[in-house]
Amino acid sequence: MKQKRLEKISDTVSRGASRSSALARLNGFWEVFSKDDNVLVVINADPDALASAMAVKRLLRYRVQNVTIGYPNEIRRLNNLEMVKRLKIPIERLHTLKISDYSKKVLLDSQPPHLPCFEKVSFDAIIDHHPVTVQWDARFIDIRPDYGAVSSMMVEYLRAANIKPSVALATALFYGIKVDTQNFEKNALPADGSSFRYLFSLANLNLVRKLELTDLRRSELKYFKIALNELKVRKGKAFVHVGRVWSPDILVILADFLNHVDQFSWVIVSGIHGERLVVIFRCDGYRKNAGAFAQKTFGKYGVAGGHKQAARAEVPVKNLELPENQEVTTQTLIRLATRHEK
Ligand SMILES: [Mn+2]
Repeated sequence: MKQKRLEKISDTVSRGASRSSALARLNGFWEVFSKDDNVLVVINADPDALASAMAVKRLLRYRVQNVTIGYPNEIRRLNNLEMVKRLKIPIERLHTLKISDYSKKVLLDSQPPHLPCFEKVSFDAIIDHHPVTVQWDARFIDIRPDYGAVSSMMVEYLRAANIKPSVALATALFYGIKVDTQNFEKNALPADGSSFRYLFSLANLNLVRKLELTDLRRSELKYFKIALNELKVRKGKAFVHVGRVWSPDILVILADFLNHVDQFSWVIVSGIHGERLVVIFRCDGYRKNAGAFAQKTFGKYGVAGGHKQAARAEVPVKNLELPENQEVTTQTLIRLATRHEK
């Protein structure tokens, strides 16, 4: 089973990105479905997956009874919530749907072993760009691990089908490619670039900008006040502990904000999320290494690591061995992060 699937995959990979192979893939995909199908598209709802689900819904519009998009994860990222809201993407939580109501199931931007709830479903078609996993099969498989985004692949399907995407669909796909390739700063192919360029004149760039900007809840503005009050600087390192947070994302926003300041060569921001202390590190990543620093300072308490210019640590508060009833403060953060200097 595995061998057959790998052959299918290498077949799709080796066929390259020419128009004829895009058409062959499109027809292969379309062949899975018939007029009376009720289709369930399953995604882990991030921008690339959401955009791809919209594209599949469009590809199947006149070919099946209906297409429902289901997702298991609670969407917490505001950019993603904003995308769903502003582009009016019709999605439903997977646990509220009865899988047996659907005659065909499609998995996008993911593979069954990625989540236990995906593993339980037997999929008819799987389209993804993550590294190939084993122990599953589907009638139609298109996995291209070298692609930066499934959205780029979906553009090829749409173009092969001669479907010009609506502004909403083009905007979603454009944003999906931008997010997954981190604005082409990482793993992308010329094929991603060509899909991106195709979408450029069809997408609404103002809306893309708004989706990118929206990462703050109004209720989280208070953390800026706390951060500015708490800010302590030691030898060019800026330290802030903001206390309990509803989502660690605000810590990333605060760290990135403080990283704008000229005199700080390091920014270290922490907060408590659940039972964990989450620490976000930023530096210039030139002669410094945030990942190594995070590992050195917090590695022994929990998970810590990252890249040269950005890193993160998540450690159970109980592992910090604080004196009884002592809360984590900015002082605690400074002590933990400079302990090795002594
Ligand atoms: Mn993706």
